[in-house]
Amino acid sequence: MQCDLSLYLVTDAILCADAGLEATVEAAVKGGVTVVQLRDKHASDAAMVAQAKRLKALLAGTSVPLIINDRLAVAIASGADGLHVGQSDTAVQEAREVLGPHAILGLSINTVAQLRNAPIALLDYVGLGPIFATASKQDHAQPIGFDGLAELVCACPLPNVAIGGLKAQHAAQVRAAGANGLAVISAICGQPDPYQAALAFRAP
Ligand code: TZP
Ligand code: MG
Repeated sequence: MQCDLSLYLVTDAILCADAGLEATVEAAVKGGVTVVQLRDKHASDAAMVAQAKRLKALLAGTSVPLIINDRLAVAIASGADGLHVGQSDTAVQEAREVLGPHAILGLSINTVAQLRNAPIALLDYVGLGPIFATASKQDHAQPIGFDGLAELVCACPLPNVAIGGLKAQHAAQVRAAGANGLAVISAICGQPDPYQAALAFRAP
């Protein structure tokens, strides 16, 4: 399935706790977010399914898909539009088999070797990064910078989105490296005004 990866919001339950996850997502989508990924390393599957269903209802009537981080069972049970897996999560082959051909399926990529080993035909997009070190993901891989991003984009046959420490002021450099979009957590989640925070990525 094709989707607009230009501004990809990954949620964080702790950063969104004060404003509320749904209020944050609603404001961010109004501000121009084109994809929402529900990511929660601590919630139970049941709690995540309930959260995903609330987000799905909120996104109904928009063209913004809901993607679930890591948890295949949650993606299936919630009726989400897709799943994003990391290198050590559920295998892409298994995820595609269970999700079927129409779900959106993404994979995190940090190196050209990972890209070469990825089952490209089964994927809809890849996340490239981290660009910078970030406090938003524990044990993240080695940051690749914009040069590393450009190298991965050159080797990448799939739509792709850069991630890791990105702020609105990096949008031009990400585009210059050739990536299709930016994925962010802390540049939107936990910001005083998530609508304005998302809008800032749209500025020329
Ligand atoms: N994967 C690679 S870096 C990262 C994830 C989920 C965290 C990105 O968060 P932030 O706050 O935009 O740096
Ligand atoms: Mg993961």
